[in-house]
Amino acid sequence: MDWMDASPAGGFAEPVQSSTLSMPSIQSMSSILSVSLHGGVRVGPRLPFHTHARAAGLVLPCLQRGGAAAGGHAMPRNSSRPSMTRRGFLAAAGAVCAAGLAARAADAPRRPNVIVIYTDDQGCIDAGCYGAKDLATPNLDALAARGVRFTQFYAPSSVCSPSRAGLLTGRFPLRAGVPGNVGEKDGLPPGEVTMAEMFRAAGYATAHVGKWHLGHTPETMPNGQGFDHSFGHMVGCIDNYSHFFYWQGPNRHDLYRNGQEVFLNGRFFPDLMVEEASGFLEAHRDAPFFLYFAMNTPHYPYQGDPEWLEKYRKDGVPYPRDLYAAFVSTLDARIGRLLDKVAELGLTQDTIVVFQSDNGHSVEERAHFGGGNAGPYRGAKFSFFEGGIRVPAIISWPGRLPEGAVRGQTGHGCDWLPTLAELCGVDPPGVPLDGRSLVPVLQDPAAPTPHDALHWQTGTGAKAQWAVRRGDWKLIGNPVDIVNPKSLTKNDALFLANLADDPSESRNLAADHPETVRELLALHEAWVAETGTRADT
Ligand SMILES: [Ca+2]
Repeated sequence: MDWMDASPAGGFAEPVQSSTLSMPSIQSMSSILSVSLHGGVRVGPRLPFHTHARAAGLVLPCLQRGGAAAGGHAMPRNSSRPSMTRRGFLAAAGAVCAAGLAARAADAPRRPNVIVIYTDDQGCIDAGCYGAKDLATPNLDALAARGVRFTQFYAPSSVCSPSRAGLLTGRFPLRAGVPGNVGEKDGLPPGEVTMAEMFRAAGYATAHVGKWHLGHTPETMPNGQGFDHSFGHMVGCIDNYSHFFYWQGPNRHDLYRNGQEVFLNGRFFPDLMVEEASGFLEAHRDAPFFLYFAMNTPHYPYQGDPEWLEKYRKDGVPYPRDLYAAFVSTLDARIGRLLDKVAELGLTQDTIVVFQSDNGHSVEERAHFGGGNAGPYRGAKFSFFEGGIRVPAIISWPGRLPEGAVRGQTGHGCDWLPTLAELCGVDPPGVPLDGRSLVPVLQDPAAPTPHDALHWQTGTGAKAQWAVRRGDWKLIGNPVDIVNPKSLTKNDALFLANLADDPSESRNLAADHPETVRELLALHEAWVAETGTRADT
């Protein structure tokens, strides 16, 4: 079983040759597209040929979606931009299409920018807007006030890697080939199509900043998965000042920019993230960008700003909640700085911001056995009780989506990909998705959830923990309650709860509702069989 949030085998990336991971030069981009267009060979971003061609603006209709040319804006908004970027190349390649339609393109609405903020091990109610009274998150609260906040939103998994795989592919982690936390030699399969590849094919500049934890090889690291730019760590957790792996020895430095190791010893990693992201935003202020801002906080080690820690200790917040709360407020402040940068660039109205935690709070030893708060929900990280998977989630697009709104429909981390595709007018990947667009729910508080059933599983085999939710009924197989392990007996191997009546999942109703158990078990088994085939890969 994959319990660790770090790589069980040490999680060390092999030394990476920068030449294999650096952003392609203009010449190499040119050859990539040239080969694609003339030879029909699938190279570069792992997308079908027609998608490359559409991204390059070489296939009509190039104004098929909302009037905006795929491949971006033929007329650069800022003529002083430095020499040709990847997107610049794509725009130039699309000139043959755009030239004849320049007048329309000039009037076309700009595609929105997208920032996905993914926090790490932030508990179910650990934000002011989710009910926390003993920690301050003014920036998250402000984001919720200008967006839509979900109250029944689920992470794709109760641990890091599969949660991120679900987010980035729009597919349940089991289908995406990431059943558990990745180690040294595995990762998100390169054949999967990521959100970054989706946006890049539509002409977006793409960047990963922060934690990755989806692979250590060139083809599974961010530059191999659709990100033009990448800065951060590849393992599950680091010390935020030395940037060394914070799990087990021998300690290893883990900070990379575009596959090349960089040394910034002594600099606080959340600050480095804001700096790096700000530079990316400035460089791409004139055309659409996708930023995956994968915060490694409040995942241990708890290293919040001293000012916050002093405040919470003065407030009488007990240990270890004081450490955790300080770290949450610290991350909230960095989110504030990032969004201030968006505002400073005049992009607030043009930028969709998604926020979500990757799983519930941790009670591991390195997390001082707790600090986070699942509120009324049972369990924590690693568990498929609500405390492990029910997470804060917000989407904001000022002027275009409801503001200060709350939605109680079930949503899921896999939903962001199709939701963002619809909002941005870009084509989703041409593979089966498990996520569903939440746009109808965002637009109409009475719209039903797009999900008939939701599924989870960590690992494979007969002892794997799994869960299925349909309506208010939820069945967990091989449940884990890491907060209170002795609360479960061998009679709880199948644990049934009705979340409307018992959101705390305090009582196992399996013996009382055998027919419901049979139905949900059959649903789960059919799902495992279906995802196991992976017919599309
Ligand atoms: Ca996590």
